Amino acid sequence: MQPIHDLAATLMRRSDELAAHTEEPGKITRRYGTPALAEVMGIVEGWMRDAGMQTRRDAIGNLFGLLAGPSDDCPRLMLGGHLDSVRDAGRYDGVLGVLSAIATVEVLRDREEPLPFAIEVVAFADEEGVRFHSLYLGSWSAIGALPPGLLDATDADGITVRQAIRDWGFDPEGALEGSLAECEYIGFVEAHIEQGPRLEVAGIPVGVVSGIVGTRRAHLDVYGTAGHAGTVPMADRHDALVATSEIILAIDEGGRSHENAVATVGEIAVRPGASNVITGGARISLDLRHPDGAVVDELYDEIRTRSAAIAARWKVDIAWRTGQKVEAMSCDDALSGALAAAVEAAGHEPVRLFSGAGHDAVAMSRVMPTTMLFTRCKGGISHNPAESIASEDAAATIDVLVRFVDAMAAMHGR
Ligand code: HGY
Ligand code: MN
Ligand code: MN
Repeated sequence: MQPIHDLAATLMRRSDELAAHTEEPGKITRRYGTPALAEVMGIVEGWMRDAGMQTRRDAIGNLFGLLAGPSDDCPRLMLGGHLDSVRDAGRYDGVLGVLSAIATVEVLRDREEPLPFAIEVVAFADEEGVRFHSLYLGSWSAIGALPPGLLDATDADGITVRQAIRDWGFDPEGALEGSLAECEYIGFVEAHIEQGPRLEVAGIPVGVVSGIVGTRRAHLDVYGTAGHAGTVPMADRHDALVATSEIILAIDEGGRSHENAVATVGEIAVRPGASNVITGGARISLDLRHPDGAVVDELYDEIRTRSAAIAARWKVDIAWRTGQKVEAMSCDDALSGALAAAVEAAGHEPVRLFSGAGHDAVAMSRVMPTTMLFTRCKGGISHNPAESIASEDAAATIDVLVRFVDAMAAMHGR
């Protein structure tokens, strides 16, 4: 068996290798259905096979590797993460979950004593939702909960999810049916960088996740009147960008007015987008989050009320395009307890922390006991190319996952 530190060094090297596969040279960008994502899926599938796993792809393009258990219909323990990314991303978001799961299998595969269950490693094909503005396409599809209407959502080029699945060589109708095996799943555990500073501040390499915030996404279209920047008097303007700017500030204020809430405008597009033309139209994205879904709804209503008043004042029209709403989730107590015991057995203080970031664990928690292991990341930086982890923290992650699997084996009749 390879020492854990060697496996961690391999994980770091593999993360660097995957980082080179991108839509945007010099950055890391891998959206659903792109050649860059297809490339890394192929590479990771090879690593899964090298680790002794049988592999398969499902109808939306998720990748699964199976380390067989005592029988074909035996229970499965699922580990994994996602291989898509945001734009100009870091190299560990999602990838750490997939690669640490493969490393864990490489430890387990060499064991004399078989496990009483199979290990299934998943690499989801779209967690970030960058292309279609919808989180968790891969994991919703895997659990058979992809909303049928989502197949008609379009990307910036007007391509539907349905077409993108087909273009990638997969099956859009099949993507509605779910792709988990017909067996008992004893749980899903996702290792993921914390994407926040708490573990680093506490001086602890790993932490157990207690729950994940609820999220709500939308787009706002602002309709003004394009005009000549030199000839339209200020008092006669219907400037969509000025109105949008004030609405963005109102959104930010809304996020600050509710403790533990966050409100973000990450996308903006203006029409026609010329320096000597008064902006005729604008579109912005909205991302709201809070541990309590009712607060997310309250905040959304407040923002819509304020944006209507701002639009009236600037003599523009607005239209909200309500998007995805995902309820908050609490991690499974028993699974989290076993994970915390594994953290402690590995020699670390078993802290629990709440996730402000969304994860596929939200979807998986709808169908099986689910928890997450956070790994310390430098400065808490993520969704940023400066995202980084230490190899010894990758080693701590693998060590805890192996101990966790052993604990689950003891609980399930090894
Ligand atoms: O948006 C999120 O929280 C996650 O990174 N998809
Ligand atoms: Mn992310
Ligand atoms: Mn992620």
